[in-house]
Parts: sequence; C-alpha cells; structure tokens
Amino acid sequence: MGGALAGGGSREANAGPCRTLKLPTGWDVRSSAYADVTGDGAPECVLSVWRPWADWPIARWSSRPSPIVLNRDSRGDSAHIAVLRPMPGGAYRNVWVGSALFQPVTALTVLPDGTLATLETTYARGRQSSSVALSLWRWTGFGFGLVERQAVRATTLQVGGDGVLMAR
Ligand SMILES: [Ca+2]
Repeated sequence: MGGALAGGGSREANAGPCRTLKLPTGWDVRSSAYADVTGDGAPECVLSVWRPWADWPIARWSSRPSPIVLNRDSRGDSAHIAVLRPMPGGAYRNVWVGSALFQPVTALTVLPDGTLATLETTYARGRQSSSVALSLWRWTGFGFGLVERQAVRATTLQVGGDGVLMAR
C-alpha cells in the first residue's frame, strides 16, 4: 500500500504533491490526503480547510437569513472539504470545493476503495478539539454523499497497511 493512500491527522502526513500547493492566504489546512476519491483513476488532493467565512453568492440577493450563517467558529472561519487537482509548480485546479460544513472536519483520510473518512467536531469546540463523530463519504459525481456517521472521539485518522481505518 503506497503512501498515496495515506492521509492522517496532521499536515505532515504523506500527502504527496498536496503539501506544496500554493493555496489562498487564510486557508488553514488541517488535514490532507492524495488519493482518487472521484473514481476516475487519477488522484486528487482532498483537503480539510478552515478559512474566513463567506456567504453563498446568492444570499446577497435574498432577504432571508442564509442557512449556512451559523457555520463558523469564534474567529469567523468556516470549515470546508476541497478536492483539488495538483498541477506543476504548486498550481492546482478546483475539482470541487464544498460549502461551509455544518459539522466541521478536523482530520480526514481516504480508504483504499476511495471512501473519504472524516473526523468532525463542532464550531464551538474548535479546530483543535477531538472529534464528536466519524463519517464516511462516497463521491456522487457532484459532491460527497454521507454513507455512515458514528459518535467517535479521536484526533487522528489513519489507514493501516491492511486497509483498515484507525481513529485515535
Ligand atoms: Ca480522481
């Protein structure tokens, strides 16, 4: 099993070219993995990012409160999953960047079959807290669909050499 499938709970994890991406200022990458989550045979960088909160563009024309308005922490940051295709020289192309998560992600990894595993906390607990849940997601073609969510308290996620997910 190559390092390409490893993610882990720190940015020192073996995330291949994802470590040298030239990302926007203000992006706090909490966790990353270099793996094929979209199922097309080519790996992507899957990042857990906390960044300054921004509303959906459409909300500017709406008088109703945005449904994602509360999805941010005390610093004003919201958590997102970003799927980026790395290009030479640290450049990248957005494959998919999700809207502000209701349950923010502190750590992620990708299983050998392409399933995305995330540790989730709450905005009140913050980005450095242990998780309240572990979730598994599958790519649907236009985002990730939740497969399973369990109450799990952990700070790191790893895939063992046998392909088994370990939360600690
Ligand atoms: Ca892919």
